[in-house]
Amino acid sequence: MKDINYQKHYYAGTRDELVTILADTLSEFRFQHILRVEAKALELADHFAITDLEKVSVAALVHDYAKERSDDEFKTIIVRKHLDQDMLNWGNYVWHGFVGAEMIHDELAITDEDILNAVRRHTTGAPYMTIYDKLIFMADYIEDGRDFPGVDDCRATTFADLDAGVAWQLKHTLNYLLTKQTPIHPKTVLTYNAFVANNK
Ligand code: DGI
Ligand code: FE
Ligand code: FE
Repeated sequence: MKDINYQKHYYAGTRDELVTILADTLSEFRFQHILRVEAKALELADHFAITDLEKVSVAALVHDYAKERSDDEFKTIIVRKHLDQDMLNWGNYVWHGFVGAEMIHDELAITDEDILNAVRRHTTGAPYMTIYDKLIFMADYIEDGRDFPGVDDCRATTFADLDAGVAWQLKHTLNYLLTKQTPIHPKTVLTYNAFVANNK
């Protein structure tokens, strides 16, 4: 993949500078994941003729920026910034998107709402998703390092029909969560209803 030459619309530095910050902030494992998510998101953007590749690149690179922060750090921000206090009842998987967007805004000075929303929505999805939300949601799930039963079917489905890919992921994630008897966030259910149960 040819690296995107940032025009600095969304991040004040170059792509290399952003990548360096991420390499220094995240574990090697997660750093490699975000690079693969960026590559897949750009591949999807090209396939679906999305032109703002700089936006796609920044959103993909930062989507898991906050994933390795401590629970206490998330809780402090939820309280201090008066975010939805119900958020305190959930865990890292919800926080690293919804609260992570605040950290990306405050620490990386990224203010574009398309990018911040794509981060907020990348784990649970949302009943209404922009094209950027969908690209990041799917690229995160089908990046080349992912290896779960059916991943190639999901890749093919996604490139054929992006909304069908979103539905595929939701169906499988919800099934998986049910087998684990783990709490399911209402947003995940709302997204499932919108995309799988045709409750739009
Ligand atoms: O951060 P990543 O691991 O790259 O990916 P992600 O942010 O999409 O997180 C995926 C995990 O989050 C996956 O194991 C499914 C889980 N997840 C999604 N919605 C819910 C959820 N887990 C619980 N407990 N409840 C949910 O509603
Ligand atoms: Fe994530
Ligand atoms: Fe991810």
